[in-house]
Amino acid sequence: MEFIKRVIALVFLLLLPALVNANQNHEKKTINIITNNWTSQIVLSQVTGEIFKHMGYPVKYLPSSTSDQWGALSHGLGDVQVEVWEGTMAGMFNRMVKEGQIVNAGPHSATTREEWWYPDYVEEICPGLPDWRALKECSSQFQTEFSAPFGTYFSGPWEKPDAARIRALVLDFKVKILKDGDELWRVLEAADKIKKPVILFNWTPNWVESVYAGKFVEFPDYEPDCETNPSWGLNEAFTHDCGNPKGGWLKKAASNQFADSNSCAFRSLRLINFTNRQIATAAALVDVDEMSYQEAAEAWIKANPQVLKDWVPKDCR
Ligand code: TMO
Repeated sequence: MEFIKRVIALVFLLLLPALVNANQNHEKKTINIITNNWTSQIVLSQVTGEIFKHMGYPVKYLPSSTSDQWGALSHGLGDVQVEVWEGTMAGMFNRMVKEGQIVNAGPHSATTREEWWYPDYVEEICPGLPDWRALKECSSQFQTEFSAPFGTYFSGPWEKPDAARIRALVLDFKVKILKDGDELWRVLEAADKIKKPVILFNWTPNWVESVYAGKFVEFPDYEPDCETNPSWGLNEAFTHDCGNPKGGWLKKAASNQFADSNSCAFRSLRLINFTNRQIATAAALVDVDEMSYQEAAEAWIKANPQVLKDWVPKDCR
């Protein structure tokens, strides 16, 4: 009897690694990480990819605009988006989570702001800034061929209701939408070189703050009602008579199938948590130090090796 027990125990012990392995291999489907069109998001995506690879997952990157990413996630073409910003994406994100089309994989500890921004020398040309009312007096200073006689506000492809805000606050500006972050920074660099008045979309955390002194415009404080209730705020006839949220959140999104797997990768995604400083540094590796995204991700992990432990669940190491 004792002998048979021992044989059974031995057979079990011999099979155990195979059983565990089978289970893990079964989990390790390719993970599709959505990349957008500004630097920190792409570097953070690659850092996340490196962490998944570290656990043995094949990883692919799926470039997508922020507007197309919701369809990609809800149809399971993309599994993960690591930088969902409150200021530009809260509306869609909250709706999709509520409808059960995507999963909220939790917040980063970073707080964010996305807003009209100018380099400090502009305050001499437009006194009264950062108060938005100053822009009523000096919009013509920001004039370009594109907008004359109005001022130009340079923005990116991230679906901000800027035209609605300009209308509601009665500002003499036209919105020029550029293709990506890089185009915005070219406009900033060219203006800064000759100290020409410029006002553009910017955000924090970002590398820009480590290179250029500047400020966000202070519009009336954001409240959700501002975007839905015309009678809220200064302009009784129109919505959007306010700025974007300050101290906004930054979250991670996952597809339902990725979340349902409850795999090591999904649990790792929930642990992944960047601070403002970590995000700004990640972006600066590319936009200041001129590394490729991949090089930046590798350098970032080298400088922050603890994430390979902290952001990998204990039973997945
Ligand atoms: C989403 N973004 C950081 C570009 O505002």
